[in-house]
Order: sequence, then C-alpha cells, then structure tokens
Amino acid sequence: MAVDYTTHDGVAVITLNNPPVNGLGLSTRAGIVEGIERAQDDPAIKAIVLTGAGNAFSGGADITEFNTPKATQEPTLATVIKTVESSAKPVVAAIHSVAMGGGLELALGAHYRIAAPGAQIALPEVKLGILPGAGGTQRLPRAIGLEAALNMIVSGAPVMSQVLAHSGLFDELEGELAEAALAFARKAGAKEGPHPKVRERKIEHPNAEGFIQFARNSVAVLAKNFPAPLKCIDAVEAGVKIGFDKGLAFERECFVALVQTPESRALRHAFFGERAASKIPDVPADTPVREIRQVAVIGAGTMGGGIAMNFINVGIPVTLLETKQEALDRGLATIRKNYEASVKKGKLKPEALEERMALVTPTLSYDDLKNADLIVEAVFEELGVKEQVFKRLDEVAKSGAILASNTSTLDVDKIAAFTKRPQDVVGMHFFSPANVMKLLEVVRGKQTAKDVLATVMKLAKKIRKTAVVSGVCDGFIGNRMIEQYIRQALFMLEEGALPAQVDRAIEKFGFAMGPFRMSDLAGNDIGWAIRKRRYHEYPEMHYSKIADRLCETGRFGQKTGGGWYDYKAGDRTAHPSKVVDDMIVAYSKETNTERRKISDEEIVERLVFALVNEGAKILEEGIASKASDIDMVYLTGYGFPLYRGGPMLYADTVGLYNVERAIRRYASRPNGDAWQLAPRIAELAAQGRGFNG
Ligand code: T1G
Repeated sequence: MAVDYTTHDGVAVITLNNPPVNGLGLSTRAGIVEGIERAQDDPAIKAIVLTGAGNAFSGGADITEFNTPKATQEPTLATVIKTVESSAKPVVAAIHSVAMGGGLELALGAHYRIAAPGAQIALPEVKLGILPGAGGTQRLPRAIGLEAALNMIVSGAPVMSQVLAHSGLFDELEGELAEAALAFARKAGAKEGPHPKVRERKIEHPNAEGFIQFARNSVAVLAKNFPAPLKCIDAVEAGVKIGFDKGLAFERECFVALVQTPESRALRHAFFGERAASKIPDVPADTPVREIRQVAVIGAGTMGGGIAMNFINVGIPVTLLETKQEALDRGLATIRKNYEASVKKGKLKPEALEERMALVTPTLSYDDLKNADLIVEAVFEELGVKEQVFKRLDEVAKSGAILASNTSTLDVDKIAAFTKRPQDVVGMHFFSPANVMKLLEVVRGKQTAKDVLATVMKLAKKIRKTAVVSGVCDGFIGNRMIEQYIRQALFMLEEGALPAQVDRAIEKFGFAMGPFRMSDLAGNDIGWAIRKRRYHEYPEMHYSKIADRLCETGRFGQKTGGGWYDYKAGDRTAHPSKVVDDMIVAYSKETNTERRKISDEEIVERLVFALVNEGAKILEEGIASKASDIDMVYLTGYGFPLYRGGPMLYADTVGLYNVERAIRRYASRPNGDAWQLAPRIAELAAQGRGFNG
C-alpha cells in the first residue's frame, strides 16, 4: 500500500509513500481512506496527521492514470477528501516541499494545515488543460479569498508557502514540521468537535461578480486556443453564485469535459514528453556523469555569444575564444547588451550583470582552453573549418574534456574522426537565439560515450534547456523535417499558392510563423546555401527552384529590405510583394505548371504531414528514439502549436489512417515524387494505432 500508518501517543500519522511525488494513484487513495477509518475505530487515537514521505506532500493526482479506469475507480479523490473532511477526529495536513493539484485539494479537505517554509503550493491543473477536479475551485477561494484563489487557479503558478503564511490557508508555518504537526494535532484532539471545515467558510468579496467578469475578459485573450482557463473561472464563479455543493458538481462536469479535450491530451503529452526526453533507452539513469566546472566556447558570434550566456547564467565560468580581437570585443559587447536589455526589462538585477560578465574570460589563445571540462565550438558551418578546430582541440583539451560541436547539419561522426578521442565528441545543436530558445539537440555520434551523453543531458537541465537526443543524419531531427515542410511550401507556390496565403493558413493552424515570414526573418540566403549543398549531394531530389529565383535577385528577407515580402525601413511588418507574386506566376508558366486554387486545408495537410512523414522515417531509422522526442523538438524549437501537442501527436489525433490516405493522394499528384510514404505510418495505420501508443 502506498501509504504508511503509525501512531504516536494518541496521534495517528498517515504518510503518503508513493515515489517520486506521492501521486494520488488508486492505491494511495485507498490507503488514505483505510488510514482515516482505522483511526476512527481506535479509541486511543484522538487526532490524525496526514503527510508525505520523500520530496513531496503530494504532486497531485497521478496523471498517468488519466483516461484509464483507475482514474474514476473508487475511492476517487473526491471520496478521499470527503472522508478526511467528515472525520470526527481532527485531521492536520503537514505540508512540505510540494502540495500541488490534488495534493493541495487533499490538504484543503483537512481541518487544519501546517506548512514548512519553502513548500511549492499550486493548483497547476490548468497547465495540463484541465481544472482542479477535487474541490479546488470551491475550497481555495474559501481558504484564501476569491482574488488570490482565482490567480492561482487560472495561472497554475506555484506560490511558496511562506508567501501564503497569512492567507488563511495555513494554521501554522513551522520549520520543524513533524513535531509541530504532532503538537498541533494533540491540542486539536483535546478540543471538542466539530472541527473547522474549509467548505463552511464564506467567500468574502465586495464585488465578486465584477471581479470575475474582469478576470474573464482578461483571460479570454490569452486563452485563445485553450478552453481550460475560462472553465476555471466558470467553476469558481459557480461556487460564488450557487453555493458549495452545486459548485462542486459543476466543477466535476467541467473537469470531465476538459480531460477529454485534444488540448488537454496535448498538454499532458508535452508534460511527460519533456521528462521522457531526458531518458536515453540504452544509457542507464545512474550512469556516472563528468563534473562540468569550466566551459569554453569557440566563436564569439551570435551563436557563440548566446551559448556562452547559457552557462554564465547559471554561474559556470566560460572562456570565450575568437581568432581576432575585434570579433572577441564585438562578442563581449553583444553579451553585455543582451544583459543590459534584461536589466532594463527588470528581468535581471544590475549587480547580477557585472557578476555574469565577470564569469567570461575572453582569449585569442587555444592554450587557455586546457582546463575546460566542456568545449563547445560555434564556428563557421563548414567541415574544413571544423576540422581545423577539432584537430587543435585534440592537442590542447585536457583528457576527459567533452568536445561539443554546435553544428546544425554537418556529420558529427566526421567531426569526431578529426580527433583521437571520438568518444568525447558530441553535437550540442543550440537554436538561435541560443540564450533564449529552449531546444537543444544533443547529437550522438557512433562513438559518443554514454557518460558524455548522460553529462550533457544533466547539464542541459541545469541550463534550462529541453534536450533531445538525435542520431547523426543530415539535419538531425528538426532541420531534416523542416526541409520537407519547406519543400512542400515551395511546390505549392509553383502550383498556385502565394506566400501570404501559405503563411496565413499555417499560422491559423497555430504555428507561430509561416515558412515565408520565417525565411525572411532568418535570411533567405541561409536556405539558399543549404539547398545548393543538397542539390550537389542529392542530385536525384526534386526541388522547386523558385526560392533560388528569389535569392538570385538579392531578396534575402528583412535584412535586405525585401524577401518573399516587402518591408519598410525599421519595420518588420511583412507586406505582400507584387514583384514577388508576379515572379511566382511567371515561374509557374516557365515550368508549364497550370496554377490552380489551393485550399488552406491542403496547405496545412501538406506542410504538417510532410513533417509527420519525415518524422516517421526518423523513428524507423532510430535517429529519434521516441515520437514524443520529435514532438518536443517541434514544440520547443519550431513554433509548433502547444495545444496540438507536436506533429506526431497531431497525426495521432487526426488518425494515421487519414494521414496515410492524404499522403497517398498527394503522391499521385504533380510533384508527388516528394511523397515517399514512410512504412511506419502504413504499419501503424493497419494496426489501428498511433505513434504514441
Ligand atoms: N502524476 C504522475 N507523475 C508525476 C506527477 C503526477 N502528478 N508529477 C510528477 N510526476 C513524475 C514525473 O513525470 C517524473 O517522472 C517524476 O514524477 C519527477 O517529476 C484532481 C486531476 C511535482 C513540481 O500538475 O509539477 O491533481 O520522469 O521531474 O522537478 O485536481 O513534477 O521521474 O519517471 O517534474 O522535482 C496536478 C505536476 C495533477 C504537478 C516535481 N499536479 N508535477 O518537480 O520532478 S492533476 C501537477 C510537477 C490533478 C486534481 C487534478 C513536478 C513537481 P520520471 P519532475 P521535479
């Protein structure tokens, strides 16, 4: 049973013991009910303490049980809380570390609550696309007031227990929690019942209706694609308007409706996907890691500077190497400017700026890298340049140093072969801007040692990156897939669409930015260089040359005042360009392509299914070990809409049977040679399965 029961001079202590976070799974719920009933029947017991073992009071309902029979099997959490609340003997919740979601709702069912300082208190359900489903929307407003409760429920953000010390939530805030809880329980046990119930408190507010309406208006804009935040407000409002019991029933209805939504499935998928990404199937969780005390970054350009910032942000000193002083000075100035911008926005204390700048040691000499535990190169994306750098590193880096390349497309095995220590070489592909984007592709070479991988994955967590392991292939996971996405976008221009329509359609689907606005921002010349390399390396691959036509006119995007769109000086607004649209129409004529009306639905299908199809091949080849890794790459690195959960989960939502039919349809049309259906899709579709089970 995931619950321990002990007695201490007339006090029964019920301890949740379901690592890692005392999730309120079925066995835990049953254990609590049994403990409460056992205490009722024991005349020697005068009071009860409810607490959690390990690192949490409770992290809430066991999310892994959602949409399974266990989730609604009695005793449900509502039953557990009702049992606690109706106990004749006083129940004291002793809260430490984490009381979240159902964990906080359980504590709210107790008669008294004692918390240790530093505990994270939250109702984060909204971040999973649901709402507190065990009375949180009814009890929290009664415990801490309407406004504070609504803020916590709609944001889902944790509040430290000491901040809530005088909120009405806790009866005591005590460092020595166990002792304090026992002492408090003894005192409570000596008192005549009935003991206080949160549900009997009143929700006091001078203008509850007005405040709730204000909250609804301000949330509506932010919650555009997520139904949960507004439902949170509806449930709290119900408790104010129609009383506790009816409010509880309404909350339940809202919960049941939300837990079935695709948005909630997507958010739960992302929650577990983020955690699953750090697990590498053949690298044991207890693989010893190397100590990373000092980092060196080679190249102080946009990428190198941003990469360096990740480490100094968490207090790891960085030696920054450049070949020329002016490049080094420019790099340092950019880092300082970035921090100054953060100070101006109030995101960084002024004194922290100098502390961080003091952690950067600029140098022009490779010899200064000899003590680094990790060296990340971010030099020009050309194999010859990488060769020079890694041969030099092989000479100066200390034994056991990890040598990482920030390459975005080159072969990490070839780079490793430039050294006598290929086992220490790994790819760390940061996404620009490197100090902002969460995604980090960790590229595993054939000889990359397991402890190197384990070290980099742990370090990634420390620098707050979502790290996803990729095997070696052209473009790894993200860029290899985006290649097919762009290919379809270009074909569709040739076949009848225009840039603004393609961007509008995919942005309506939820992408942060369509392919053409994105390309104008990144620089069309970057894609041009990659295409030229690919034309050379894959002469059999059929591409539309329309983007080359654009680049030949020097229209590289925002940086040249015009690309797929026109731009006014100093303004990033993309204006459809008649010149470009005419060029596209002319190009269709040149290639004898009869232009036709392309629907937004076809645009979305061809762009997204191009990602899905390539993602399926990446899974087949073992480049990515799980579909959720691919989804994490797209959610954190490519602006894929979170409420759709990533390309692979979206494909599951559509149904692989339908994805397969669409791909076969496009394969039979002009430019259909680009659609080589991934066998994995057909296999899973035939079995009625999805990528995510
Ligand atoms: N259910 C199942 N597993 C959970 C879990 C949960 N609620 N919370 C964490 N885990 C797993 C997680 O997957 C990971 O597993 C391990 O625990 C450590 O997590 C009725 C219905 C609690 C602050 O949303 O915010 O209650 O990878 O790496 O950094 O209204 O976990 O080790 O196999 O995050 O120390 C509401 C979600 C549920 C809290 C700890 N509760 N969890 O952070 O560890 S819905 C939440 C967190 C609900 C009720 C509703 C964090 C944490 P593995 P971790 P951490």
